[in-house]
Amino acid sequence: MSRLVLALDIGGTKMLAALVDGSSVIETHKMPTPRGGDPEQWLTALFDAIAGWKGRYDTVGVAVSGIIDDGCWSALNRKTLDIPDCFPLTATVSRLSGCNAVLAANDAQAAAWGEYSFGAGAQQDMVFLTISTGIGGGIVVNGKLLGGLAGHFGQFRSLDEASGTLEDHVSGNWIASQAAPHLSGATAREVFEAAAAGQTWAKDIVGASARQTALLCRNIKLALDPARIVIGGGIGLAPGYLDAIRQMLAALPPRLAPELHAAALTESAGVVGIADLARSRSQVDRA
Ligand code: BMX
Repeated sequence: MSRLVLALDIGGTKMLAALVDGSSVIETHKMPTPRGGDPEQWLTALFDAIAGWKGRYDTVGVAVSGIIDDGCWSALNRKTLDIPDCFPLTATVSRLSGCNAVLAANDAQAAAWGEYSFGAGAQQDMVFLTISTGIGGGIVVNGKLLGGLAGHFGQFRSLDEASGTLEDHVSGNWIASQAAPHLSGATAREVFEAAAAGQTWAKDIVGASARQTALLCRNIKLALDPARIVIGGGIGLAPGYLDAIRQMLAALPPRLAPELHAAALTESAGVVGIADLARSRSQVDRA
């Protein structure tokens, strides 16, 4: 039996494949998530790119943006990633990889497990938040990762039903959309660059996103009282974002204030987490 697990992390912006040994990432291959086509084509392109890794792994973990039910992959927000309802994910990955031991989970839940086990969660009760193309999350309580819908904070709604989901007002997609009148076609990263260069419009957009995330952290503290909230994702880890959230929460009474940490595994959290989950599950299955 190989020690290596093939771990895939498919998000709204990028696809990351990695060979993982315990918590160590041995090799990676990254490519943009295609804007068109369907998951069968995306996965085929990814497996073509890593064809040289065949034979080095016998277990596969797949972390994806969206929800997994019985190996079927569906979107909650098709603006984050446009997946048809109930795409047969584990069956497709099993066929493309030639492995029977395939475990699939939500991307943010997998990253939560990675951070809990090997990163900034420090094996304490924690909530992980990824602020990226969308907003995802994962919850670990008493050493257990909650599955199913648990942690889908980006899907929260306000009292104004018509205003859509929280991620529609906070995420990387939202940040890029708000830049249109100021810098046509700008990406979220370019908005952060403009904010760092002192552009007021960009600072306002980043500030508005951080304010909503700060409020979310405050509410998570009240709902679950986790020892830590770990923040990851391309937006969450962008320079200045976490500090802005901390400042916005600085006046809270200490008992109500969440303890915030930057994700330690950065963009490897998902592959490290899903590899560990897939490895332990496959050991159970083979027992
Ligand atoms: C959305 C949802 C979550 C995901 C989160 C972060 C979809 C397709 N995705 O809330 O399942 O965890 O985005 O996703 O409905 P990312 O692609 O930004 O990492």
